[in-house]
Amino acid sequence: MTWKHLCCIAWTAGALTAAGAGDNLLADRNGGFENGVESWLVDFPDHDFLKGNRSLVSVVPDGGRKHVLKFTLSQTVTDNQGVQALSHPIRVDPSKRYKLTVAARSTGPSGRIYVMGKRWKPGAKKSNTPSNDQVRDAFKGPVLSFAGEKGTAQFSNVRRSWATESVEIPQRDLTDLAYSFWENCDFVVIHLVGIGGKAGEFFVDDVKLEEVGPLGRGPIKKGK
Ligand SMILES: [Ca+2]
Repeated sequence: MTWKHLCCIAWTAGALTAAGAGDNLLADRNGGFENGVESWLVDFPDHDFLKGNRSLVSVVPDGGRKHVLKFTLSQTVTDNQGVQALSHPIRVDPSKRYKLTVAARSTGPSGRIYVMGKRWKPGAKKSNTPSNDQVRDAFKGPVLSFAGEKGTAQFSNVRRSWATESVEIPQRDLTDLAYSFWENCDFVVIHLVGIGGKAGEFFVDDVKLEEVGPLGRGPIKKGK
């Protein structure tokens, strides 16, 4: 067996090992927009509301940052559908807890940054790299807040200057039913949405998703 073979085997074994705590699951998914909008879904030609989405999305330098995602929103767009970018589905282990971290700034729109938990659509051909239309919503994650709210925010309240915030997925203190929805998820899709508030420009950079440990259900609220 040659050195080259050994390297190949080692690489394969590494690639097949499940991601561990602390690994950034967006490391190979253009979380910093260095490759433009590669690995992000910004074109929605089949959705009437979102037909113009792509034309409102660009990747630009901003401040000391060389490549950041930029949404440009009129008041009408801010008040209605907003502008969005979705990650492709990212494989997760629902017995684990995750943390979404995002840097952002905004000259007007408040934003809504969160993940949706996903499971396979019936009949979808299973793989580790499904497209967004092969999976369906199973769990709505908490909205990441730049105003200090922990899992209860409606909007992200992105500030005028760059800041970095995180949110845990799933949120703590869920009902048994909500936990069961999370536990049905095979993937998450990150939603970066400029919406709500005032017209303006909405910037996002350095999107990260990390496993932070076992789910550890914690205090459980009984309820429907
Ligand atoms: Ca960047």
